[in-house]
Amino acid sequence: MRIVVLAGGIGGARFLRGLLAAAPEAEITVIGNTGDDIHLFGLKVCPDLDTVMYTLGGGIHEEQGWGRADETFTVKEELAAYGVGPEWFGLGDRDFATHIVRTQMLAAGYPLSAVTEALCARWKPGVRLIPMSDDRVETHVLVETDGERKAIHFQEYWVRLRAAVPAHAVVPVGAEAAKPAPGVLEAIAAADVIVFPPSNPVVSIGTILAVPGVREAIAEAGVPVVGLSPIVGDAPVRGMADKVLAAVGVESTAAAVAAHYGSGLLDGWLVDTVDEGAVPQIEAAGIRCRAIPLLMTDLDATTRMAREALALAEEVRA
Ligand code: FO1
Repeated sequence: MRIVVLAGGIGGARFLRGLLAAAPEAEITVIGNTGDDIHLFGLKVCPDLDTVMYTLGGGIHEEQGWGRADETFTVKEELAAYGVGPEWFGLGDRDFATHIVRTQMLAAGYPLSAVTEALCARWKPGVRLIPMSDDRVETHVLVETDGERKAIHFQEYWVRLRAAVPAHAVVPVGAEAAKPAPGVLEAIAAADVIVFPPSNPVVSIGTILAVPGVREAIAEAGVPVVGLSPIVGDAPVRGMADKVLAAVGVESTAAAVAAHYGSGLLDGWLVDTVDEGAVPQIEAAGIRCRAIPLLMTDLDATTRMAREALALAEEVRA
């Protein structure tokens, strides 16, 4: 079975662990969000690609869900000693090596997709990880601070400001001119099932869908598209998805996110048991819906969620 997963950061990566356990024979292609990418200290950092690679490759810092385990921050301290910032983005010494190799390969002319493949040759994530595009796309957020509105990089909004100020707009800069990376459209066309994991529907999955051709390819793939709600009981399980949902005018509910993707794209939607009451309205919108436990507390939980998603896909296919 060929499964395509559109993944962002922590939620997507954790779900993928369960999917690999639930479908060990499957050929899984992950289309990774690159809108979170940031250029720092002359290096290109790809947080969502690295989170998938490290999580499935066994190098992730478990509690954080990002960055490497057993990290040290000597380089960061030395940069700070030179007064070279930003200090608010925690890049560790081991992580720097990934960004140095990536930036070196990009400078040598390799596209991001080839670089990602090379980095994954070390980490062996057990999935094929393809960036959504080889072209530069960076999510910027329109915020209002000290009475003035300005667009800041997503990472500054997310990490430095902790999403503590209202987001008035979220813009994947460059998306309209970006092309799907080699292999993205082919993987979607060859998929037996397409999954939207509990990643951020705006800045992760939304950004991937903003790359021209991707949304259409998924809608026309003619195979079940099944998603899992990142919102449980009107609040995001982790992160601050509700802040960016508000920016695009979407309520923080499991039903609103399903409607946001739309029945033209989504065939099935898993909500948590606390949102059981939303099942009828979601089904009325033409999206098959089931309520199951959606908290990714451990591998057993995520494996069960993945099994349920695949089962819902078969129910939809029938
Ligand atoms: N998130 C934080 O909350 N604080 C950090 O200092 C931080 C550093 C960081 C470094 C590398 C990396 O790949 C991710 C990092 N993240 C950090 C997480 C990052 O903001 C998120 O993973 C995504 O961009 C949102 O999913």
